[in-house]
Amino acid sequence: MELKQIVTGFTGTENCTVSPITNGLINTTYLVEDHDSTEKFILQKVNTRVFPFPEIISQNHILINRMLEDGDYPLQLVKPKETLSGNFMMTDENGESWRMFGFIEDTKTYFKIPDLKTAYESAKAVGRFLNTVNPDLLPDIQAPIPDFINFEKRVLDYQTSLQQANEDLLKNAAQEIETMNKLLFLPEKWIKMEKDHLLPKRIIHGDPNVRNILFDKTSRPLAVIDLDTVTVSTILYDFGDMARSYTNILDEDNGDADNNFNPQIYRTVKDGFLLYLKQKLTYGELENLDYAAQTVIYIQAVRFLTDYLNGSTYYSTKYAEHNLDRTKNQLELLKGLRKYLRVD
Ligand code: GN1
Repeated sequence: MELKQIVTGFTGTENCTVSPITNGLINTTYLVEDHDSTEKFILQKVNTRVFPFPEIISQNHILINRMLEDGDYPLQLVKPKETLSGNFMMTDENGESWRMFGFIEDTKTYFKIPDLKTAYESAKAVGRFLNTVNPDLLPDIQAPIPDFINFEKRVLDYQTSLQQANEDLLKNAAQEIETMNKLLFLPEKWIKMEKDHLLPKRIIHGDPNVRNILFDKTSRPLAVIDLDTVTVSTILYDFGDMARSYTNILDEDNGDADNNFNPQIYRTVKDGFLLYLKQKLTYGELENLDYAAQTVIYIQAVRFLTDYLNGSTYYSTKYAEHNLDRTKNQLELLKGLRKYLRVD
């Protein structure tokens, strides 16, 4: 089915322009300009290798939007658009799943945090989002990706990849494998804390990456987007992933990264994150923020390395060593954070 035919399923017209947007490693995204209504939309093909149950992400999105609408939440919402037959997902003849969202005008995104003010405002926005979607009684949010935040499984997958990878890949990654193995105690502590029920279950965003915030022209956050990974887990994951993506002053793809960790941004992210959440978090959560930042960076490095060793089938890559470069970049970031925290 052609792209325009997919659009017709949502808008009823083929009189539109469809152009690709590259902002993410998983789904395929397009901007649709509807010439009949002059409205704009975002069209997305869901990567069903990663999200095996696309209907779960639609249901979660609707539940979360309802909570945000009913709560004290000043940011804008991205609204899923129904197909002409009243569904939020459309399946084409190849079995691909498509969805459409309303477009928020006059926005920009960043691949990297440009300055401390933006870091603070963004972390505050994510904190406010998390505070609003975590009332005392949690709604029925289902896991969109099985085992997404299961660190035990991440480590096992990594160990399996070590056993199955070909010699060349293992040789290329020898140094990174050595570092990773030395730091294995990081996820082990997390796994133990979860088993001991020390981390309260909360609704989390799951991918609070800087790429998932829309800003207005003056760099004020307008919306927290990409609710695909929303799930129930520990809020430490979101803090860790925010710290991971915000403090990196270089591209995640840069394998020659040297000193890519910015400590001032780290302190700022923590302040912004805690502004709305401090009262809600337990002592155990507050005490483990620094530890969580290290462990989430570690897990991201493990995910990139595992994918590299498996022949790069998960993350989209542009060249053979792309995932290895990403691994190096994350390990350098972790080194910087651990040096700053004086734990290395
Ligand atoms: C992916 O979809 P995107 O590019 O925002 C990944 C995240 C990683 C991130 C690393 C569903 O996020 O978990 O942290 O890449 N999303 C999924 O850049 O795996």
